[in-house]
Amino acid sequence: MKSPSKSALRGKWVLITGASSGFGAAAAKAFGAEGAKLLLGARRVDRLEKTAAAAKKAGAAAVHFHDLDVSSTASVEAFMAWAHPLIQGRAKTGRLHVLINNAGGAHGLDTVAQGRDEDWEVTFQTNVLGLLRVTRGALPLLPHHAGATILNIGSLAGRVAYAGASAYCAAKAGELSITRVLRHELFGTGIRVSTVDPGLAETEFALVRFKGDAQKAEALYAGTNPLVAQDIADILVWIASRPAHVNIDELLVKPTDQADMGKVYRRS
Ligand code: NDP
Ligand code: 8X3
Repeated sequence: MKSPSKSALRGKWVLITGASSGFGAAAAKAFGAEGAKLLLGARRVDRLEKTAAAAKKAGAAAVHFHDLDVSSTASVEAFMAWAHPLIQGRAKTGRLHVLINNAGGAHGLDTVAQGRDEDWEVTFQTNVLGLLRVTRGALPLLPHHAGATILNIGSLAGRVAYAGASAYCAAKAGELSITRVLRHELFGTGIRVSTVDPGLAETEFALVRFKGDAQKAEALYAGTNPLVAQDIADILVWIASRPAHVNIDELLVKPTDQADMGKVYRRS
């Protein structure tokens, strides 16, 4: 692994939403290992505390965490009111280098005919509106012409359709669309915008989708060789470390054993 002293991310501020588990927690550790300064948000603060300790141990220059519910404008505004002075520092010159819009997930696997409003609403609130709210709050802190980066987490589900995922597919297609819109809106600022779109990855994603049913969640991954959170974290660090003139626009990442949505090779 590269020494933090040589990393382009050393001493740079990185804000990660959904840092209490899965990709977000792994990203905190990976950016920490690069010597970055971290701001972490999620609803489960006890889990953020564990992420923060792991990131600090990995080499983070600073780690701060705060309760964040991206589905609430008030919560995002409170989070930003906390984050801004930390980033700006006393001299008010500090800037955010990387924003990782990762918080999200799927809720239920019902068909449209059986679908529930509350599942659809939370899916859009987190994956789409949450991303918009957090980005709006962070944009004033992103410097122009400095290789600053917005990294959005999309999904294979945003590019293909499958039964039972109407709201989730639409939400992640929305995330892809917002990423492309931001490329236009931020044209000429030097701020980079990327989407990383994973396929099957073993995190707490399935547990959330199946509303805590561990058996169903385990069955999804049984016999497969899925992506793990570290795979995505490494990719996020790689993207943010490219030279400032390079924008990795869209990256679709699947396990070798996944040819398509629902086409996953299961080894006995
Ligand atoms: P996890 O369930 O492990 O992590 C989800 C994270 O999002 C948690 O930290 C959770 O924190 C946070 N989160 C959820 N809702 C909110 C909210 N309202 N406010 C703030 N934070 C929230 O799953 P993953 O790591 O897999 O998921 C991360 C992202 O990756 C999601 O956007 C997901 O859609 C996407 N993705 C996942 C794939 C997979 O197969 N695992 C594949 C493709 C994309 P807390 O509950 O503490 O608030
Ligand atoms: C998560 C991937 O295949 O469960 O975004 O929709 S999938």
